[in-house]
Parts: sequence; C-alpha cells; structure tokens
Amino acid sequence: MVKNSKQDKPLVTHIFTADPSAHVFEGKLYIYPSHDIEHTGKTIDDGSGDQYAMEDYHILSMDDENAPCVDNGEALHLRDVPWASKQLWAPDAAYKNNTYYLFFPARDKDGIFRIGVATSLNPAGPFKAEENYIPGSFSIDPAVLVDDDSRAYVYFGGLWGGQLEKWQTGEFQPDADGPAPTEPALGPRVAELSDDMLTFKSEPKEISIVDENGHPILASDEDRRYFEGPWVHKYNGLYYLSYSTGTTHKIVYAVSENPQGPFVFKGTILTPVIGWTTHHSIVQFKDKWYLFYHDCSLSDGVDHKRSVKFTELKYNEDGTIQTIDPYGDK
Ligand code: FUB
Repeated sequence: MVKNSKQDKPLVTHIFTADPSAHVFEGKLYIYPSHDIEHTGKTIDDGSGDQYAMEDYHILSMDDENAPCVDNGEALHLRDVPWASKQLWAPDAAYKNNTYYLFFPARDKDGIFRIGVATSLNPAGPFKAEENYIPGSFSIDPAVLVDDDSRAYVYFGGLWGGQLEKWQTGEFQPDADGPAPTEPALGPRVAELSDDMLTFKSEPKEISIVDENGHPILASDEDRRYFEGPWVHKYNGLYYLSYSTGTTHKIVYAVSENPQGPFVFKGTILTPVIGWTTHHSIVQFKDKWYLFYHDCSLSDGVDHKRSVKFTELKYNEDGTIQTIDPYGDK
C-alpha cells in the first residue's frame, strides 16, 4: 500500500492503539485508547466484533501538541476487573471529586457488553476497577461529558457487535434486529451520572438525531444515522454530538442546545480512514481544537491493529466544522 507522506503519524508505533478519548488534565494532553493486540482467535470481520480482543489499557500522554507521546504503561488489565470476561473496548476518562474515572465497556460473564468504572488519583493510572459494572448499563463506547455546572453525562451505545439493537425493549433480547429501514434509526443512549460518578442517576434515555426539518434520521440513511463511538463536546455554548456512521465509515456530527438532545444533524467531520472502524474524540488544547482518530495504515489495513493519530480541527464562523480528509493536504 502506498502511504501518503502527508498523512498524520501514529502517536506510538510500539503497540497498536485505537478509539482515542483525549482530554486535557493537569495542563497536558492525555489520550485514553483501546490497546489492539495480536491473537489467534477470529480475525475476519463478520460483524461480531470478536476480532477486537483487547485485554488491557495503556494511557498515552503528551506535554503539548508537539511533544513526544509517552506510553504510561498498563493502567488496567482484564484480570483485575472482577465482573468482566473479555474485550476491553473503547474507554473514556473524566475528572471530578479530585479523582480520575476510567469508563470502559467489556463483556460480562454472560457475554453481554456492560460499562464499568475504575478510579485513580493519577490521570495515567493505575486504575482500580469497581467490583461490578454500572447497574443498568449495557452496550459499548462510553463517553463522558462533565458540564460547566458539574453535572456529568455518559453517552454510549453501538450497533452490531456492540449489541445496541438487543436493548430496544429495555431488556436484553439476544435475537433482536435493528429497526426497519423506514423507521427512525436507533440513537445513542445518555444517562446522567450520580455525584460519585459510579452509578446512573436516572435510566438511560435514547437520544434523538433529526434532520434540519426536525424529522428523525431513518435507519436506511447510513450516511447520517448513528452507529457507534459517540463524543460530546461544547463549543460556544452548544453541545456537539459526533459519532461513527459505521457502514459508511464517516465521523459526522449533530448540534443541540441541550446535552440530552434532540440533536440536529449538521455534516461530516472526518471522511473514511484506512480500515473498517472509525472512532474519534475532540478536545481543545490551549487555543486550538484537535481531532484524535485512528486508522490501520501502520498495519497495512489489518482491522484489529489500529493506530491513534491526531490533527487540527477548525470551525467556520457559523459554528460548523470543516470536513477533514485524513490523507489530504495538511
Ligand atoms: O475497538 C472496538 C470497537 O471498534 C469500538 O468499541 C468501536 O467504536 C470501534 O472502534
């Protein structure tokens, strides 16, 4: 495969990393990624997600956007999560109560994806997992927003291997399919977190994503409908929900005045990367905004061996986000 010399470089090359959640803690950039591994199990993408067999988390940090990226070592391992059986997928972190919280999905002992929490006094860990997953949690890809009023919200959910289709009744239905093409697409879920950040304050609710006329985005609209990997950031007082469209491999976004929506679809942030999955986060560091994302360029397209990269993200005057081509001119 020909590599474009202008493309962003992987943050680290000694391990494979994916699903980056970036934050500024203690004046530095901290990146909370998945840690992709070699394994002898299923490697073909059949929609199950089983090729993503991650077992631990390594937290990355950078003193600033030009500094070398440091791997702070193993911060949490599957063997130290009492309730989990496998697949430590895309995590996120938050700071509140003088504590760092790592939110992460994994399959429980019954093979059902749940969301757990681990805590540390250090943004780089090591993190200590709670005994059980968050009661009432399900599916994957938690992303936490601590709002300006200190209220914290966790956004989550992913289709296919992420099992979101199976929770439409509020109970786990192993054989459930997604909505018909003419029906509204499934939205990500949001739950406000309790003050100690360890439980949901209220039942998760489904977020509605609508078009410019207020009509729900339909399940057949694969260029715009939600698939996985939610991220919410605030810009000029508005909430921006960005996410992967899965089968069409884009990162897109929608905007709301309320952290729980409804969100109005706006456009594309990142065009497809090398590899099936695309997953991102958006963070302000000093006076610039950055998009952290992953691709499979380092592994020449092997889907379960991804690498985290980042690039500057720019807004237009009207608050819309400029579309990024990961392999275009920088
Ligand atoms: O890394 C495993 C899964 O792949 C994540 O949970 C999804 O968002 C996708 O990136």
